[in-house]
This record gives sequence, C-alpha cells and structure tokens, in this order.
Amino acid sequence: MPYETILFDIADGIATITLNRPEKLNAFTEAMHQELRDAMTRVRAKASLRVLVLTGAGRGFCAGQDLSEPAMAGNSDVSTTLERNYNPLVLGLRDLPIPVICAVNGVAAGAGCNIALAADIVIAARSARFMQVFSRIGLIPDAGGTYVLPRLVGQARALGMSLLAEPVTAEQAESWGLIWKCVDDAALQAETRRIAGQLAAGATKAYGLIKKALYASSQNNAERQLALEAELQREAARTADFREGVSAFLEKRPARFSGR
Ligand code: T3D
Repeated sequence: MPYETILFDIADGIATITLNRPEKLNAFTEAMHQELRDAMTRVRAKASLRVLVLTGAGRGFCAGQDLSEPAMAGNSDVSTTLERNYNPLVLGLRDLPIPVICAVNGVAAGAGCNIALAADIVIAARSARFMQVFSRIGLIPDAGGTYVLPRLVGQARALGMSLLAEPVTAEQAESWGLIWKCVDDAALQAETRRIAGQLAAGATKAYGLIKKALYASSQNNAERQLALEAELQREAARTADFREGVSAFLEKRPARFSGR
C-alpha cells in the first residue's frame, strides 16, 4: 500500500514510522489511521524487527485529530473513531513485543500527545510541548490519556494538564516523569538513533516480557504480580539471549544478542 500521510522505513532491525502532514502539524486523518494500521501490521509480521521508532515530520510531532475531518463536524459519534482508530493504535503499540520509542520533535497535542505517551520510551526535543488540549474544544482526554496521565504524573498533574490544557514543556515533562528524557533539539535524532541502536542489539524477547510485566503491574496486587514475574522469567530464561548473556558475563566479553 503506497503511503501519503506517513513515511515508513526499515533499517538495521529498526522500523521508523514518521507522521507526515507537516503543514497541519501531522494531525491525524482517517487516511493516516488506515496507513498506520497497515504499517503496524507490517511491523508485527516482520520477525526480524527489534525496535519501532515513531516521530513526526516538520516542526510538530502531532496536533491530534484533524478537526476539519467530517467525523469532527459535531453530528457524528466520535466514539466510533476512537474505537476504530485510536484505541487499537494505543493497544497495538503497547502490546508490540519490541520496544517502541517516540521521538517527539515538536508540539504533541490532544491524541497526538497521548499516542506519544503510549510509547515505551519517549524522548523529546527541548522545544517540544505536551498539551492535553481536549477541554479547549469541549472534549475529554482520549487515546489513553485518562489512563496513562494519573499513572505517570499523579492525579494532581493529570487534572491540571487536562482541565487547564496548558502546554507542558519537555523539561517539565521529564522532571514530572511524563517522559524518559528531554534533549537539545539538535541532538534528538542522534539520541533516538543511539537508543534505538542499543535496543536493537539487546535481548529482544526479554524486552517484550519486561513490557508485559510492567504494563500488567498497575492492575495486579503483589501476589499476582510476583506470580506473573515467575511465569515471564521462566520464558525469558528459555531464550538463547539468556544463555548468551550469562556466558558473556562469565567469559568477560560483551554479549552478542540475537533477539531470540
Ligand atoms: O473520535 C474522535 O476522533 C475524537 C478524537 C479526538 C482526539 C483529539 O486529538 S481532539 C484534539 C484535537 N487537536 C486540537 O484541538 C489541537 C488544535 N491545534 C492547536 O491547538 C494548535 O495548532 C497547536 C497548539 C497544536 C499548535 O499551535 P501553533 O500556533 O504552533 O500552530 P498552528 O498555526 O495553530 O497550526 C499550524 C497549521 O496546522 C494550521 O494550518 P494553516 O492555518 O496554516 O493552514 C492549523 O490550522 C493546522 N492544525 C493544527 N492542528 C490541527 C490543524 N488542522 C487540523 N486539525 C488540527 N488538530
């Protein structure tokens, strides 16, 4: 399928999806969602992939739902768009058994903010802003906003961000624990490549199991979480990468992980 609203690239075990409507700050359209669905299917199908990077073209990461789309005209059921497009995308990123990095190159607003926060590692350019703009147009945070915000930054900041809809700077976002780190604008690409390269050379199966364990954590009590750890650790210990990791340690050499 030829893409018109995203770019899709694969190199060195790393898939990169770039939202590509820079003149509209990469706002989501129905066409973009279809293309994202297709790209995500390709990522899931390619067993050799070890990292997914999500970023935006131009000066913004994503300004959320394109407000000029017919679905936003006010007389249609917007929950249909959520159920068809945003919810599967959020869960798809989270359930992907490889690490997902979001390189936030500029403003991340509305659903654009929450799709960024659905990634496992969020790196932002210093000039980027995180905005829960929904209440400015009479909506509530969606695309997982009401789920992740209180868990990442606590109820007070989740409420402040959602009710006031003010921009949160990348530095603030890092200090609040909303994102992994903030870097100078000029360093964003290089730092994203460095982290993606590190993860692409790592123990991929373990990364997938780490995601599973940590995302289950907030739903579990201690007993269930410990049981889950034991179950997932059993799986991790069966991988070639576990054997390689231990051998490399004992032989005092860097590990050469195959991702299997
Ligand atoms: O089921 C459902 O589908 C509901 C789901 C909803 C999910 C949501 O995401 S709701 C929230 C939607 N997003 C917004 O409300 C954000 C709207 N945009 C803004 O508030 C501002 O653009 C920003 C604060 C993000 C950035 O401001 P600024 O000054 O840096 O840029 P700008 O000049 O406003 O935008 C540049 C262009 O992008 C401009 O186009 P133009 O006039 O040059 O032709 C602007 O209209 C366009 N643009 C920005 N955001 C959107 C957009 N066009 C359509 N939809 C947008 N969301």
